[in-house]
Amino acid sequence: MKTLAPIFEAIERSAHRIREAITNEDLCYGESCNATGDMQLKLDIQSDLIIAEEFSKITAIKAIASEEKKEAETLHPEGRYMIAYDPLDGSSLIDVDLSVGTIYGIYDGEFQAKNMLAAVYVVHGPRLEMVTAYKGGVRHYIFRHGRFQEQETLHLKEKGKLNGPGGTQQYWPPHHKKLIDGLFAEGYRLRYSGGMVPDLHQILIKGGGLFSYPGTADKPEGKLRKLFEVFPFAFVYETAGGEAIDDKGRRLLDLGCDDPHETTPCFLGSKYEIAKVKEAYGV
Ligand code: AHM
Ligand code: MG
Repeated sequence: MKTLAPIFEAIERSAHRIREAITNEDLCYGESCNATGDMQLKLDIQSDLIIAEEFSKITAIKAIASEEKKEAETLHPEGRYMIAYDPLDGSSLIDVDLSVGTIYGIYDGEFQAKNMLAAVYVVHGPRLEMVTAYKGGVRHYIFRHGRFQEQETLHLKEKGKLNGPGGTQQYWPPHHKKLIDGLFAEGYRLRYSGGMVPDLHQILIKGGGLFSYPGTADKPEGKLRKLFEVFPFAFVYETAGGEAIDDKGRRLLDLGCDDPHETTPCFLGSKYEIAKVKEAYGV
């Protein structure tokens, strides 16, 4: 495979099938059966199966790892690319009809951040949108009149206006609270839905700000998973001219990953806000 085009096409097909599932399927969180007696699957599991099926048709894909699978799965041993994905991030927001999304990290070889070739996310909101970070550019597509239409390339400004602070405030360390309060005192506006895809998409589209999910007393290593959530968005934000670090000031994309479900505290934003994070954390 000379380009990633067939992979992007499989992602587009999956986006349509997942959107159809979101729109038409009964929300079911249990073992219940539908009228025909078929087992109804949770939407996130259904989304996972859709993506796995689409990727299994592409021989260049060696293996996949998904938030819904305990271990990575080999598809084509002779393949070159490995793809990690979160099939339906924020699925708990579906019952309140907020935006959700799918996140993909595409690796040339093993699942290590240094091997990431491209990152893609799909937003299932009022519109169907897709953002790809590949070959140094962040491209934004909106699905209109039957196809994904390319918009202007996305860039983060030096400094933004939005603040998306994740995690339970009760368990934030004091220096983190100081950081978040400090940004609000500077005039930043709160933008946090609890869906990583729409929250980071909003900051990116509006030109900048900070999304944070710190290590907390109840979750010292944060909540968000390196492979399915953090690395792909770190790749998108860096490609757009922003920065993405952990609570020790290390580039997220320099971190190792020993287990597909490993998590890390994470801070993604424009340069000004990341400098504020470093100051607050003393790193
Ligand atoms: P999920 O994979 O179970 O949907 O959880 C991931 C989501 C992210 O989309 C979001 O950023 C985060 O969890 C919100 O967590 P919190 O409610 O603790 O801030
Ligand atoms: Mg998720």
